[in-house]
Amino acid sequence: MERTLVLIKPDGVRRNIIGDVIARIERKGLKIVALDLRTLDADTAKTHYEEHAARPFFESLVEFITGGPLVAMVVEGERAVEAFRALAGATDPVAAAPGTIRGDFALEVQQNIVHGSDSTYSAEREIRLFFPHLES
Ligand code: DAT
Ligand code: MG
Repeated sequence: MERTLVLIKPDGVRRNIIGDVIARIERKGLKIVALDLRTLDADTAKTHYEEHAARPFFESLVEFITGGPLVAMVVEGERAVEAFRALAGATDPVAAAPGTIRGDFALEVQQNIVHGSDSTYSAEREIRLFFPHLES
């Protein structure tokens, strides 16, 4: 079994689509094994997105992700990393296929509703950052 970190970002919470996103995860057959509504502090946000630290959008991204409550989840299942990325759709929501979360709900690249770890390595790091006490 594989695990991935999923975030429903502040835009998703603001738009009241937590239930829709969770329904899609569960309908797929993935299992939620941890879940928490919280507002990130800037340090955690910067650590989470550290791979993007040099990008021009980094500061704006950190401001956005800390700008309101988000839902953090650990999602488990067969090839969970890839399975959730497929549900989420492409990073740019205009390019994301209809039927995906981003394809159905978003228009702007920064406000693309969800985050999903991009590899099992990232997933381990991100799960440790968000849920340091979670048992494996
Ligand atoms: P993903 O979230 O699909 O893994 P990513 O890791 O490349 O995408 O980027 C992280 C987030 O940063 C992404 O969800 C939205 C934001 N982002 C990416 N590219 C951007 C850009 N060109 N302008 C503004 N925000 C961007
Ligand atoms: Mg990414």
